[in-house]
Formats: sequence, structure tokens, C-alpha cells
Amino acid sequence: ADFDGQEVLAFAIELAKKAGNAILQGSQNRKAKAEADWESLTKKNTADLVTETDQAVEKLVKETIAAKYPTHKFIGEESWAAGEEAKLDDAPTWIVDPIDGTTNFVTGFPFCAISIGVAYKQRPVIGVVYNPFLRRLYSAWKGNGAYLEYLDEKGAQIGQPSKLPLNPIFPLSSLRHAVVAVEWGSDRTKETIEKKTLSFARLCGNPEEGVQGGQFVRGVRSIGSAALSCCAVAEGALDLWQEVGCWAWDVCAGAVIVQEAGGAVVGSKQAFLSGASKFNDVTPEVLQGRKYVVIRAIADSEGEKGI
Ligand code: LIP
Repeated sequence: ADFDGQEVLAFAIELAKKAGNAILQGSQNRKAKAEADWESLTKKNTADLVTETDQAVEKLVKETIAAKYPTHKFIGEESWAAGEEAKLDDAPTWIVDPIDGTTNFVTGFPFCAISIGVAYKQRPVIGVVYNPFLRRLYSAWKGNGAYLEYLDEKGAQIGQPSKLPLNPIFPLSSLRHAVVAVEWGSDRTKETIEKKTLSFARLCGNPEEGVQGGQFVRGVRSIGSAALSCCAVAEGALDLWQEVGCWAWDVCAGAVIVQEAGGAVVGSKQAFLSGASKFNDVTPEVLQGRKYVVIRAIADSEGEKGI
């Protein structure tokens, strides 16, 4: 076969550990550096950052992949920012965010990760997300389950059992019992922020309906990393995550992990219109659509009321 999923997964896991170490190294003094020179970190605006570490880690990952799999394609956040095209075709394509949660990385909020996804025939099939600060490594291969490993400082597994299968025990029965993550993103135009504020307000509650009758969710979070939000849904730590405006490299790996843990990934438009679980196919349009809802399996049709 031209694509050996098991081998690619094992390689991606080792690569994520290597990249994780580089991220940890790069985190020394990152804040002092940032305070000294915010301008040089800014991409499209002050809410959109890139650091030397993002670029160095992407280079490391890209070169290591090219040496092992010269025929595979590569789409990366920083390569794209530097002008490379990000076209998805049927070839195995690595879709990588060297540091997902760059703002967290700079400020030291320990929720950032290297996100390594692989799409084959335009569908995400391998996902590895590693948070080197909390030493949690999530991995999945389409059709073969999703796992969480806790690592020690040398990258070896710890704990008993050290590799947990991710399989949310019970599906979400109602949005009223849900802890939902949403993001403000880096697009701060009036139109976008107004729309997002409105949907956050709808999620949090309708004051006219009162506390008892309202449809509001139990809790709202924003953790600042799309990849880790997907993994949190896979773990059952979050019930739903929604974002408009992030990119394929933020979600490719997380999408496989969530699906293999029994959750669903859908484009925002489809979400809740006919039951998210019916759309659990990450088509190229969903992957590149920049609007995502990631959700634990829904137990009943409550979701059809929309959010
Ligand atoms: C970021 C995300 C974050 C999201 C931003 C951005 P970066 O990725 O993971 O959750 O709100 O839109 O895409 O820039 O830190 O790699």
C-alpha cells in the first residue's frame, strides 16, 4: 500500500515528542523577549502572534517529514504565512500547526500544543496533539481508536495504565448539561465580534426565560487552543467546542482524535440542523471551511433546536 497508517502514526508520535521538546526549550525567556519586542511577533494584528519558536518548530517538523516521506505533501501554518500554497489533493498531506495556542505559549498559560495531522485522499486519517507543558499526548488513527498518554520528562509513558483509550462513556443528553468552549479568535472586526458575542449570549442564557426555563449551557470556556479543545472533547472534559475562523492545521489532528473517541466534527452550518452525528464525515469542505463544531455524541434530538 502507498500509505501505511500504523507506521505514519508511530513516526508522527515520535515527531510530536521531538517538537514538544523544542517548544519547551523555546519557552525559556519567551515572555521577556515578547515584552521587549511585541511588534516583531505580530502577524495580522496584535491578537495574531508568531514567535521564533513557531517557525523553528515548523522547520524541524517539515524537514523531518520530508526526509522520511519525500513524496508526501505538507501544509503548515507558518509555511502558509510565508506564502506557500495550501492545496489539498489525494496525496498523503501533513497538516501541521507547530504551536497551536501561540498566545498561551507567549504568556505561559500551559495550554499549547504541537498539532500534527495527516490527510489522505483529502480526509483526515492521523492525528497527534502533544502538550509538552502538561506532558499529555493524544493520538489517533482512523478506524483504530484514540489514546491519551501521560509522559515523563524524558518522553517515556508514566502511570497505570499509561495509555488510556479515549472513549466518552456517555453521550451528551442535553445542551443544558454541556460545558462548551468557544473562542474569540484573532479577527476583531466589528461584524465578527458582534456575531460571536451574540452566539455567546445565546449559549449562556436567555434572561427572559429565567434560570429554570432557559436553554443555557452549564459552562462556557475559552482555552485558546483549537487542537487542545478538540482533545478535551475527546476526553469528555468538554462537551462541545465551536470556532469560526481557525484553519485546517488547527483542527486536522484534533478531528481524527475526536471522531475516534466517538465524537462528531461538523462545519458550523450543518451543526444542529439535522443532528450533528449524521454529518460525522470531515469532508475537504469541512476541513478547509474555517468553521467548526466539535461535539460529543448526542443522545437525543435536543440539538436539532439549534444554538
Ligand atoms: C489559534 C487557535 C485558537 C484560535 C485562533 C488561532 P494559533 O491558533 O488555536 O484557539 O482562537 O483562531 O487559530 O495561532 O495559536 O496557532
